Amino acid sequence: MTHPMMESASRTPAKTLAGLAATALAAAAVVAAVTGPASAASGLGQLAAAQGRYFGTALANNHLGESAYATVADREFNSVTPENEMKWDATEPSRGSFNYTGGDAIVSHAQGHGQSVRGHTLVWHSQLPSWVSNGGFNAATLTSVMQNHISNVAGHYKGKLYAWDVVNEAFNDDGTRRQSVFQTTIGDSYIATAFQAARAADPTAKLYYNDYNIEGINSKSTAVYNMVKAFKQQGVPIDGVGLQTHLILGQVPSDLQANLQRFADLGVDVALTEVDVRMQTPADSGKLATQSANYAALTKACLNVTRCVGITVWGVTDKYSWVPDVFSGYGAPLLFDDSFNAKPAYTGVSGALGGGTSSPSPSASPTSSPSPSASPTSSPSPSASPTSSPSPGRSCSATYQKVNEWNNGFQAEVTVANTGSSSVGGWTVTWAFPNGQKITQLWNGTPSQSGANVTVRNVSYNGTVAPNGSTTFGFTADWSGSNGTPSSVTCAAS
Ligand code: 9MR
Repeated sequence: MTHPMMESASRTPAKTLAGLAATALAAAAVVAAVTGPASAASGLGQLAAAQGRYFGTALANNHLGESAYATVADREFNSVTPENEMKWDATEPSRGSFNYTGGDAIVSHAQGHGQSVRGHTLVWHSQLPSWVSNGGFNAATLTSVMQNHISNVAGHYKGKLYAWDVVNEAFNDDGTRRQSVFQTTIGDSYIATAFQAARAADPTAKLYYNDYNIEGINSKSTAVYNMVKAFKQQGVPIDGVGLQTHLILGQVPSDLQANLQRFADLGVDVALTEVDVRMQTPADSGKLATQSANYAALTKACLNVTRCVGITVWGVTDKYSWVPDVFSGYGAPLLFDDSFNAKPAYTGVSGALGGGTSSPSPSASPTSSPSPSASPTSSPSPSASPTSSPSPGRSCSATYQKVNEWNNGFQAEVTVANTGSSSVGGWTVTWAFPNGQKITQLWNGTPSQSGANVTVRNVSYNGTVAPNGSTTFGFTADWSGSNGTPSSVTCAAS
């Protein structure tokens, strides 16, 4: 079987790191950690949390029993993506027969180690059982097969995942649609249908379109951009775009940051979802230094874009990377070598995240504490307390909803709605926590907290809210004892 990544003949040509630096915009990290770094993971996850982001890894259930693998995974990362366990061939190997064993093990491991989970992936042409790809279904039946798959799988994990890669790799490099069974049977509309089904099945997971070779500005990324733009105009529920970022040594696109920003400007989050930087093996010190610089550059590109919410590397260790199996003569693409030692690329990432440039000791033990948006143990609990601001002409309401809760942490979302007839140019939401809760991270807003009192102002891109329109911000917070909902959440419009 041809591997999807093998089908990519053209790649963005090598660009210099100087070029990347020259196009870099000033850092604008308005996603702030209010009380300092989240009390989360150690290592890269903790450094990322201090920047209001996550740093994750693909996790493979079959390696979790290897203690060095689990130690590094749990010490370094505060987000995980199941490498294969939630794909269609694993979750619905025959029609209507669902298996969540591998996916559940990953979620349970993540919950136990304060890691949030990106679900991957609901609709993809690969790792698709032949009963779907060769089923001979007509458009109506295949649509219902797809909706049923999404409804069951996303429904099973409802409230437990930070995000879902709803549709994966639906475009060719020239920007045309890949001729998957979904495309040839249902047509262009299958992607929007999949997103609608995912939203219905799990209203709190962020819904992503995910693809490779869309890191730079090119025909493929522009086709995805145009689709996302149309979805936003049509009200199709999309929250993010995942750029897989399977790169070749020395080929970080110089316009990565600009590309991330143009997607973000459409009103979606962006994330680097499957990062690796492969080189011809054997590795040597020169290649490892270039790889370190490449990792630092892509990390900085993400940090420089406010809506770039996090980075996931596609594996814990070079030892188990998919790369050598698919690209003959290539390998060593990750942050840890075959013996689980941190490579120069690790210090590249850690330095870019604002940490030191020292490597972790191989024997350092993992920590386990809640991380942002991770490990929910209860289902979403709506607890709205809308109120209106009396500002003349312009008014807004704020609705507070707890969406996840775990050990001593929780995640909430606040919807700010324009309740007036004029456009709102900015908003300020305030409340008092009843039980000493403390915000650890907040996104899509600028927070401050003094004792119980919280004030959140809009950020540059979401201050304007049209009449009847709304926007949301989210946060994670610590709690202990009890976790009551604020009795009053007020919104002032300007
Ligand atoms: O890393 C995954 C590998 O173990 C599987 O054999 C392979 C099957 O296609 O999928 C790999 O992960 C892919 C991911 O799901 C989607 N983007 C490309 C990744 C690398 O092939």
